[in-house]
Formats: sequence, C-alpha cells, structure tokens
Amino acid sequence: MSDYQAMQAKLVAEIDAAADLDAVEALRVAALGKAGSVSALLKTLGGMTPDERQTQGPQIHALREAVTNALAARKAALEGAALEAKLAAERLDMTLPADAAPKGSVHPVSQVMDEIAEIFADMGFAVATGPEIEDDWRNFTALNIPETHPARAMHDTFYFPDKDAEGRAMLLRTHTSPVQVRTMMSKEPPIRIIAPGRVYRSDSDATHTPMFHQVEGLVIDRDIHMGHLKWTLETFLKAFFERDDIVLRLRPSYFPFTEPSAEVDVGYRQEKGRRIVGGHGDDDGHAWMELLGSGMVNRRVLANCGLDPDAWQGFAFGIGIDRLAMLKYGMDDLRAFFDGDLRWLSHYGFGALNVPTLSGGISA
Ligand code: 2NL
Repeated sequence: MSDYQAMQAKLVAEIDAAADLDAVEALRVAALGKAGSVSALLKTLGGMTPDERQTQGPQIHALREAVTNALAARKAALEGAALEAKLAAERLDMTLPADAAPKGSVHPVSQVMDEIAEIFADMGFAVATGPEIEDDWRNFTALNIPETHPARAMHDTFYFPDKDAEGRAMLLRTHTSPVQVRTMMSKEPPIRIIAPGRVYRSDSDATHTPMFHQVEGLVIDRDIHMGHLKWTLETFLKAFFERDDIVLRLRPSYFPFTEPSAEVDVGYRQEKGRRIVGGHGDDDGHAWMELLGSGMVNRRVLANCGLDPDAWQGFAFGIGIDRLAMLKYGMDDLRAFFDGDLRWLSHYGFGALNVPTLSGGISA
C-alpha cells in the first residue's frame, strides 16, 4: 500500500467514525482546510519534476476526492439520522381536535343588504350596481336637481379636482340614483330594480358619517301608480321587520326627482329604551317615525333618461340602510358601524353561514 493509500484509509476511517456533524467539520478542516493535511499534499505538486507529478498527481487527487466523498456521505448520514430521531420524537396525533381558527363575521350592513335583496328578489326586483365615482350629470342634472341646488354645493358633495373626458365634474355619488339613471338609459322598460350601495356626503356628527349606505328602488312600466308604491313598501317592511302589524303613513313632500313625492312614516312604540316598529302611530303609546322618501318618477327625469313620459311612468324610493340596521338590531351609535372595532362586530356581527332566505328565515 502506498503512503497515499494508507493516509486515505486512515482519513476515511476517521470520517466514517465521526460521532456528530461538529466532528465531521473538524475533520474537514484538518484535511481540506487551508493548513490541512490533504491541502499540504496538493501544494507539494508544485515542487515536483514533471515525471513525479505524472505519477503522484493522480494519486493525490484521488485521495482528495475520496476524502471529500467520505465527508459528504458521513454528513448526509448524520443529518438523516437526526431527522429520523426528530420525526420519531415529535409524533403527531392526528386524532387530536384542531386548534380553533379565528372566526370572521358578517357586518350588519352586509347582512341587512342581503336581507333587502332577498325580499325584493321575491317581488321580481333585480339588484343593480354602478360606480361610486360619478359625474354631475348622472348624479344631479338628470335627476332634475338644478345647478343652484344646495346639495350640489362643495359643502355637501365631495368633488374631484378634474373633469372627465366629456367635461363633466366628477364626484363621489351622493345617492345611488345614478345607478337607476344608467339603467333607464340602457334598458327597455319594464324596469324593476333596487340599487344598494355606498354613498358619500361631506357630513360628520353623531348621526351622520361621510360614507353611508342607501338602497333605492325603481319601478317603470306603463301604468304604475302610488298604490303599487305603498303596497311594495308595506310588503317589504313586513318581511324585513318580520311583523304583520306594520302601518305606513304617506305624507306629501318634495323631491326634485319625483312628482308627487311622499315621505313614508312607520308606526312604532318605545320598549325598554328601544324603538319597536309596528302598530298605528296614532294609537296609545305609539308614534310615527320617518323612514324613507319616495314618489312617482318626475316626467323630466324620465325624459332626461330617454324614456317617453307619455308612455312610461313609475315609482322610486330611497332608504338609509345603516338606520334600518340600527332599528332592526337595536344598535344605538351609527359611528360604531365604521370604527372597525372587532369587539363591536363580535357583539353585533352575523354568522357567515346564516344566509337570509325567505324560506329559511330572513333574520340572522
Ligand atoms: C330619501 C329620498 C328618494 C328617490 C330617492 C329616485 C331615483 C330616480 C328617479 C326618481 Cl332615478 N327618484 N330616487 C326618489 C324619492 C326619494 O330618496 O330621503 N332617501 C333617504
């Protein structure tokens, strides 16, 4: 056996016997490190004659290769053994119950929107949606709201600094009416839609938030009248509040986009500091509460939206969703709706799987 072979056998035996990864590393440094024994041998090649190098070079390189392979093999074996030991020690019991995952809940506004959509779907209404960034023609002009109307003032409306491609002022919609305008301009009557969504007004106090939620309804056909309006609202409110004793009072009012216009009150009474909807507002212990605005779509609005006012007519209404949610579920502070406080949500939030249906119960 040559000296090189003897040295290789000794080094490989030491490596194979290394007890742990630290020992393998120490042997690597001792053999292949800067001052290692194998590195020293490689350096002797420089001082050899060509003949010596030709015979000894391959042996030295074979030695280095054998040592390198032995180091890699021992390292892999030790790492494999460590993993096996870890797997054996950390046995998983697949029969244990899983940790509870954090549970989300449906926001009351989303819940009430779903309830409203379900009730109106049963009466043949489709849900229509549109952009929250609108132009002043669709938000105001088409609705017969004059340039000088106070609602248009900077004070109430969030305007964008630039105008759109047609030169119209851009704004955050102040109601969902532009969705109905878009529908009238793009679809042939009969139309039966509700338009729920976020709306924006520059207003902020205990009972007003700059963003809030509204649902508007629109019905257009050949001979729609206010009787249809009252029946539709009564049927909706009975289903929404789940009571048959809902009594409505229509009061003459004014909106630029409806003629005639009516404000709709609902009878209620106070119970343990909470308003409970139901009963005739003039009955003992009862009163009237204004709930929504409505009316027959103004002929000018129909014409602005491309419909012949002598052929088509219809009713429209608008309700605040946040207030409906407060009334139904007994919440007293509007601002808490948009605070993002999860404690409020876990108190008032709704299960994601309790989807409102008429067949299964509309309420959460
Ligand atoms: C209110 C009043 C209302 C409408 C909204 C409407 C929409 C079109 C045409 C005609 Cl496109 N009317 N919407 C009508 C009457 C009242 O809302 O006080 N809401 C809380």
